[in-house]
Amino acid sequence: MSEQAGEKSSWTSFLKSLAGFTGDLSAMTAPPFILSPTSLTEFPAYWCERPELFAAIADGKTEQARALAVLKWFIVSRETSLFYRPLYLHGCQSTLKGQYTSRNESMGSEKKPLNPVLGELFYGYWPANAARGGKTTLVVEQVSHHPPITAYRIENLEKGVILTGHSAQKTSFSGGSIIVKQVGHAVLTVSLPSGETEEYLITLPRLRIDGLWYGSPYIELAETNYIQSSTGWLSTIEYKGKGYFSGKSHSFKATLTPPSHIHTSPHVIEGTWHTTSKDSHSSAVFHDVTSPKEEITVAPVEEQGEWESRKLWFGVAKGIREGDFESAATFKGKIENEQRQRRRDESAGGTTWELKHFKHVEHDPVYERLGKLFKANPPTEDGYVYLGNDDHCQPIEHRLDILDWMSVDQSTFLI
Ligand code: CLR
Repeated sequence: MSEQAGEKSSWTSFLKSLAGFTGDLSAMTAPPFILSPTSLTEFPAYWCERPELFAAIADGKTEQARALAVLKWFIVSRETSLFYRPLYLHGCQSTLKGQYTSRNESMGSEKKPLNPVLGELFYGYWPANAARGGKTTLVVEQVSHHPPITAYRIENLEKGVILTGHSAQKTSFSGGSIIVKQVGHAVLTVSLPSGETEEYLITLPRLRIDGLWYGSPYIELAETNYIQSSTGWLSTIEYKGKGYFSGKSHSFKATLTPPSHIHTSPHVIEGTWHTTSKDSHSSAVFHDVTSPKEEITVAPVEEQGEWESRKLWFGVAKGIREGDFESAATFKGKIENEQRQRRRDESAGGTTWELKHFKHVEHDPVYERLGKLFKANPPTEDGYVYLGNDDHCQPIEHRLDILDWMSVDQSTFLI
């Protein structure tokens, strides 16, 4: 059988297996050519590949201006996260680019990321410069394996802009598409010159993976998500794919409504999230993603610790990149066995895995407080509080204020 015919038949059996699949897509065995060498712990970096927009939130002079700046940054980060491209090729692998792009062309651009192990870490930063102020740092930890949950923290401390969130996915198969319900939320905080802190609760949209029958899976966003500010401003973002709204793929309509005591008409922003959009107030361009993005800077693999994503998956990723799937499978098997052994040892010893940078809380107070304002469903969600114990960031004494607004007992973190 030729390579292409082989791919075609394994794709067909993959699709057949999807049709009867329930549960967690991370557990599903996909054909090798659809595997990405990048772990899901790297994905939170997409929130910030235009660090200027993240920093610019702090520069908004009014509550309205800041709410618009948050919306703009959010829309742009959709584009980055959903059109993920050369992340598979990070760094020095550019000689292999041909191999990947040719596969991408025949099989479509969407790939199945590596399913992180419990305790996996990913660190990186975007360096400081005049346009974006301070260094922007990222800390990611895989905080659960069954189900997979990833917690993350992005900070530009000089600007006082911080994002904390966690992300999980529930997947199902319906009408020929994979439906991905995102579970989790993010909280963005901005420290104002007045000393006050403004908060934004960000819920996440649904995703659909279309194009499966054609062998070229791609992502479409669906339904609605919200960004609720503690100042009362609320963004409602609706997504439509091909054949609805404007007939274009990747369309969205965002409505920014003022709090009840302010009487101005809402901003309506319409466009496609992978290109540009316009604001009804000014009919000026609202967002534009044609400017270059900046990939996160990550320490070279040789300098990384055992739990850091690119070090941990190095053998598997190399196998996938080079098309040596047997060696990828061997390395993957090793990692999985080691994980199973760890879990067995823990249950035998009556211990549990301890998280490194986050603490799980059953109820996120910010979600509950701000979620009420737009009747969030569900009314409460759990959360992960950042412990502030990473070298890339500030020592813990500087961070008690942050723990304070999360209204979490600080003594928990001072052991
Ligand atoms: C993870 C959280 C990010 C946004 C994001 C983008 C792409 C999503 C990913 C999330 C979760 C995993 C995902 C991926 C696209 C494809 C992949 C849904 C939500 C699935 C598991 C792979 C399916 C395999 C097909 C390509 C056949 O902020």
